[in-house]
Amino acid sequence: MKIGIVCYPTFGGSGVVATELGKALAARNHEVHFISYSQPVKLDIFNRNLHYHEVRIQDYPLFDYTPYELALTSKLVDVTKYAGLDLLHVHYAIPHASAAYMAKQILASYGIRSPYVTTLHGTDITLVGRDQSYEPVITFAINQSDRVTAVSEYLRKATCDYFDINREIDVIPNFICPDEYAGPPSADLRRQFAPNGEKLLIHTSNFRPVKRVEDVVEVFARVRKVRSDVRLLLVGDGPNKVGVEKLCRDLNICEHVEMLGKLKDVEPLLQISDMFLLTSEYESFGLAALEAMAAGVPVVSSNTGGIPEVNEEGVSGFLCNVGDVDAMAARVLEAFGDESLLKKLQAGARKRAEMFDIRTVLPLYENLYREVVSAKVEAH
Ligand code: GMT
Repeated sequence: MKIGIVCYPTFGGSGVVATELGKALAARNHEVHFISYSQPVKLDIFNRNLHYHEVRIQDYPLFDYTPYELALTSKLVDVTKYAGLDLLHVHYAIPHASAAYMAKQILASYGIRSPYVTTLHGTDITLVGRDQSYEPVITFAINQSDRVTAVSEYLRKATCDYFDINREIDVIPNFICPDEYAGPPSADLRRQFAPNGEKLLIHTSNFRPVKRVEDVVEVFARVRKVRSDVRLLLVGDGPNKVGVEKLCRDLNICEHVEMLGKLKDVEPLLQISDMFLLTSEYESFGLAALEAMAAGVPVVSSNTGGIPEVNEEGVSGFLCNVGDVDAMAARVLEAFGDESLLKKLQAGARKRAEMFDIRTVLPLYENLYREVVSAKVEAH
């Protein structure tokens, strides 16, 4: 099939999922065309089935706000027409679903049918999309999609609760490629961050308020009060980074915390870590936790949104109430204080992550695409 994938190119989860999906589809001989405003960060391989089309926005002094959605729509029309796409798969509803809808109408005027699949990822529904400034458009574009998927059961339900949805939503979970996390941990890297054999805690995110990264620091500070042989790796950047840095200074723990900034590949760091912290207010899924689990790193997380569909209490880690940093620290100390428990959780994390193997999830998308494309054939 010829598939157009529309996504954000950034480090955020939806962009990574879309890119990994496209790469896996290309490896299975589908022709994949990425359409975005910049090259997706994970689109780092050469394959004759992979194409990238950049959305260029023409600026003009009149525009206080450049009309990205129009430029994207024009690009979708152009690529669908000239590459002969069978369908578009848009990741993150805003503004991708409404742009795909508009492109579909324009293409219909040329006699070209252009179905689109919308995958809902999280804040497009739970935070941004619900805002009155977007809600009517998002509701319409979701309802008009040829198929809609959500990355968790929680998100499917939230979409139906928050929007006036008159159609089915399929749940297709996020996925990982286990081989990418399987390699042995680098002893050299481990020595760099844990020179005295310390236990390593790690957190990766975009440091947005919803991630509550300050809670990560609070948990770490509590763990350190009990045992001094721990260090914290913080990966990523975003609006709350400055506040997090200040908190580390106030708590006098800077020398035990490594601020590593944005990194394209986190696998080597996950492989050398002992515990992952995910303290979010909510997550529709929690891809970062799944990536950690795939590397055999147990997760102490909040028990909110779709996270319990990923992290299983007592199996791959522990779940605590949002903001309960005392309970989270207690769970970390419990695991670090009992090597056999830690080993059990490591094995449990890896095993649970296998349930989200791309080899299981990819056929779900392929089947859905086939249904959409064959509906096209029937319609003609
Ligand atoms: O909101 C973000 O943090 C980024 C966002 C994205 O779309 O890039 O992440 C959402 O999608 C991820 C991939 O499906 C999920 O793993 C995250 O849980 C979800 N974030 C939230 O729901 C806060």
